[in-house]
Amino acid sequence: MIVITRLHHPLQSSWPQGVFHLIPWVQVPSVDTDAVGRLYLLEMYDQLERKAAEIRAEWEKDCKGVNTPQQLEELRIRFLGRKGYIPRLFAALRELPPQERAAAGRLLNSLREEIQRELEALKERIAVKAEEERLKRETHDFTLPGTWRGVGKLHPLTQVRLEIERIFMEMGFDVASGPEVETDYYNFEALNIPPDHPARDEWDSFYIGEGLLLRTHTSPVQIRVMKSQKPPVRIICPGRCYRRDTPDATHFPVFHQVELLWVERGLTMAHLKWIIEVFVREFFGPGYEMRFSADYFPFTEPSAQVHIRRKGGPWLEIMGAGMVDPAVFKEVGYDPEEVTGFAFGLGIERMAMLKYGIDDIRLFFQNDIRFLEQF
Ligand code: FA5
Repeated sequence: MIVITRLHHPLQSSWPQGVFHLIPWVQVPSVDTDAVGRLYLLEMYDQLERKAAEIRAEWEKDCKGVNTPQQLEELRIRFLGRKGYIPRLFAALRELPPQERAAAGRLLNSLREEIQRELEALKERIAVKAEEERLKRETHDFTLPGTWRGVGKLHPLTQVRLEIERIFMEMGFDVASGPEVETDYYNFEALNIPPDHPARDEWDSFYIGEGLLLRTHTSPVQIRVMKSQKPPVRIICPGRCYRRDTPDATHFPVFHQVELLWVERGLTMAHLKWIIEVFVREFFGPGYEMRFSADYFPFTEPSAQVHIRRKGGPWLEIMGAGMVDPAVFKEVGYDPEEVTGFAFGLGIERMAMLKYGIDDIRLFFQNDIRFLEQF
């Protein structure tokens, strides 16, 4: 007697009910005959075909309800994932003897390819739908006026400083800088202004400690540069300066200067006048008048004051200038018999006031956007 026992397959428990009552493991007793064996194989092949048809039916039913990429992924995992229906069917192929596997394999391969193709098509359809919905939500009216966003600008004093730097850099000057908190030595003594010199009254200073002050001009940078390099020197030095000046239309306790220093063999006052003239013409354009008058600075000899005005307007002092005093050259270790040089220090605020026709220096520091946005 032949006893056929249906055993429960270990994978069967996790399969959906009604979809796949797995091909059973069949214990064939040792007395099995060929006829029984063929019957058994036929039954297995039939079952495989039935399962393939059931999976196909379930696929067709379920893929209709798929609308999102997540649902699609769940479906893919259920059918094609490592433990999905199709790979499990393939695993069951191992139960068939080699000569029967080819036909069963073809059956499963075509099922798998079909499902894969349909998955791709579904993916494409979902992406197109998502794009259409996104476009539907994005209802822009391009004919509406745009939202205005204010664009920041450089402060007029910065614009003027950059313009001054450009002009002198094009003439071959380097831009140097120095500290705003200076020592008494660099701010005064090295510039030939000893402690009891009356010229110190000109620069009423903010002292912040023993021998330390907020620099009253950019001239200390001359000393720092000359002490650090041999002639020739051709530099400009823009920077902030501080004086205990009472604010009025042309003075402010914080203001900006640009220092220029040129040291070389054979420089004269004529070179100084020439370079200032070229600069003023380049910066202001035509229509400005310039005037030199004698002045006194302990670190230049001779010294001059430069005023300019629009034709017919009031004169405004824009800079102090002069030939570098031999005492300063000695202090920095230059030989005054070998080299000569000149320097000037101009006020950036005054230049801006003249250029833009501003009559009160205090406007630059009030941060009033209505004023600042005009430049
Ligand atoms: C000096 O400061 C010298 N160091 C300039 C100099 C350099 C002379 C090199 C010779 C050689 P004075 O104190 O004149 O100079 O200032 C120069 C310029 O700074 C003035 O012409 C003016 O434009 C500007 N300035 C001075 N004080 C103020 C202030 N309180 N507010 C705004 N601008 C000022």
